[in-house]
Amino acid sequence: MTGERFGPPQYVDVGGNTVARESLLQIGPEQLIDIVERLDHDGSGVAHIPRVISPTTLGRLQHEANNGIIWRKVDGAFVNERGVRIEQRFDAFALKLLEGDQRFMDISPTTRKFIGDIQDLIRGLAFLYPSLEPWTADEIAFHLYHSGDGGLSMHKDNSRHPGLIATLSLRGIAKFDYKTVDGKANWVTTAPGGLVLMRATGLLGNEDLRPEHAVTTIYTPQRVSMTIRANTRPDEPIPRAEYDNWSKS
Ligand SMILES: O=C(O)CCC(=O)C(=O)O
Repeated sequence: MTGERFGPPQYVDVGGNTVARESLLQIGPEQLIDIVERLDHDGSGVAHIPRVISPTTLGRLQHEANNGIIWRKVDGAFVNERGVRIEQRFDAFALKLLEGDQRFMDISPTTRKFIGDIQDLIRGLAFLYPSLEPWTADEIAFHLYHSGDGGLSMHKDNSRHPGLIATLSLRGIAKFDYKTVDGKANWVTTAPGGLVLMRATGLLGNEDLRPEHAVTTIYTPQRVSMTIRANTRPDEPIPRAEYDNWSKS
């Protein structure tokens, strides 16, 4: 690519829509094809796009995370509704975006813009996946993993998070393990500025094709990720999920 910026303006040409504003996301046509192939029925359900933002944007997001996050320990194990034992050991900071105290967002303009651009990207995919048309970012969750701590074991995300789940790596390098729907193990190596888009509930109709995934191998002393999700029942607390700005959780 010739220094040209790619993002929703180029991207929506594919669907014939017009998106007026500049995006922080740099996604070229080849990457877009790769995303679509991975998310479709025959695909793994996990699309990894390295270097999706510029080093400047990454630096700003890192700075805002460093400045505004107050980490909370998540440490324990439980058996979920599907009878799967989940083990988790990391630090977290999670916010509802449409309710609760928005002080972090008020002092984090680049994070706010990035969330809007992710929402545009996902809604823009509605010409292929109509269920994404109303996709609205409802929460942001930061995770800080420490090497050797165990991280987050194999799980599916909650079924009330629809469409797609987006995770940006902010700091450190880790292995993102996942299983395809037919049970095959696979992985991608995530590094700062890389985005994982993961199939979530209802993307391809009503089928449950959510990939199981885990973050247990951290190659650097620490790794920080930022995950953005929509929610089909935004007013109800999610069992065992905590938000740091919402008293209902
Ligand atoms: O930190 C990540 O890369 C993914 C986090 C994750 O799997 C989750 O929150 O369910």
